[in-house]
Amino acid sequence: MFNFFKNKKEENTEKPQNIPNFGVLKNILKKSADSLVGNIVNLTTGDSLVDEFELEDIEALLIKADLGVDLSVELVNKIRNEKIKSSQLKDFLRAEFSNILNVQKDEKLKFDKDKLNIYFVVGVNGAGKTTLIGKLANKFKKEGNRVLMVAGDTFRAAAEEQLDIWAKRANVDILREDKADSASLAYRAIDLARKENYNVVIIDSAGRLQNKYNLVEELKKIKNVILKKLDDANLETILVLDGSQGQNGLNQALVFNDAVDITSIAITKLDGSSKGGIIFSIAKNLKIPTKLIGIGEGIDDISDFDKNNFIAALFD
Ligand SMILES: Nc1nc2c(ncn2[C@@H]2O[C@H](COP(=O)(O)OP(=O)(O)O)[C@@H](O)[C@H]2O)c(=O)[nH]1
Ligand SMILES: [Mg+2]
Repeated sequence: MFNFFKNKKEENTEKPQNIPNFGVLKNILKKSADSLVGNIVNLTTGDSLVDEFELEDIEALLIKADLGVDLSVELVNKIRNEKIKSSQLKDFLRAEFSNILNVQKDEKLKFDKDKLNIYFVVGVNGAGKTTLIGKLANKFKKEGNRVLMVAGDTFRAAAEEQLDIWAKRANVDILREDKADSASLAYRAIDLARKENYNVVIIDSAGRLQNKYNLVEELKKIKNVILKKLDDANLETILVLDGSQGQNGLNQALVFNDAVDITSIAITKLDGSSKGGIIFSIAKNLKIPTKLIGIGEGIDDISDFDKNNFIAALFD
């Protein structure tokens, strides 16, 4: 038997702030701004061409900022070939970084108030899945939706407990079952959502990449169940990546995308030691849009990813 808990606290319909104002975001992204822009631009001044020694240093800094070797080399080659002067470097980088993010068309998470909206959240342990689900649930709830969380990380009892705490914080309902099969839990969750008129279902999942084969098979099974029962519901398969894990994120993205076709990426921990480069590396290499960013451990520390805002916070 599975457990279905309704949280019946008083409604709190205070409107959440989706995108932090520019000053707040700029402060949060300070570390990324230094790694991707400040340190590079400060390397060289004046009206002469960026020289070979400086180019070498720039390449090293870009790689250190988690941009990946290929993209870093490509940018440095461009600076050389296009004969960029030191004084033009910042504008050059701004244009290049903006272009990379321009692969992103639909930035917002798919959502229709009148439909069932299913969010299947995947990623390795520790990436920030459960936290992101708590934040997302809270945001949807405050916007007046009926939200059901699904404790799909059935492998560890502690994972369900943790999601349960977030369900209480966000004042949303949760479907959980110890040692359940996660695919059948997802199946029941979608049935329950239709029966009880939930319009948002957020499914947590396991992330033990040490056992990659089993994990991938389990995630595929869940995804297949969702697809079978999708009907006219919206589905977003969200990959959560720890922004401070650098290029590991790109490798993880490849594995998960292969398994379950990721439709959007959430980058967490951008408030911490993240150097931010992973966002560009993902956009360039995978063409999967980043739609959400996690900027702290609190329930409101989530933001839609707005590329213009992000670029401005890095450069202005
Ligand atoms: N600073 C910071 N910490 C975060 C953020 N998102 C998650 N965390 C922390 O990362 C750790 C792992 O998060 P969790 O949601 O349990 O990851 P999961 O294993 O993928 O479900 C927890 O200590 C979270 O508080 C974020 O945006 N910023
Ligand atoms: Mg978790």
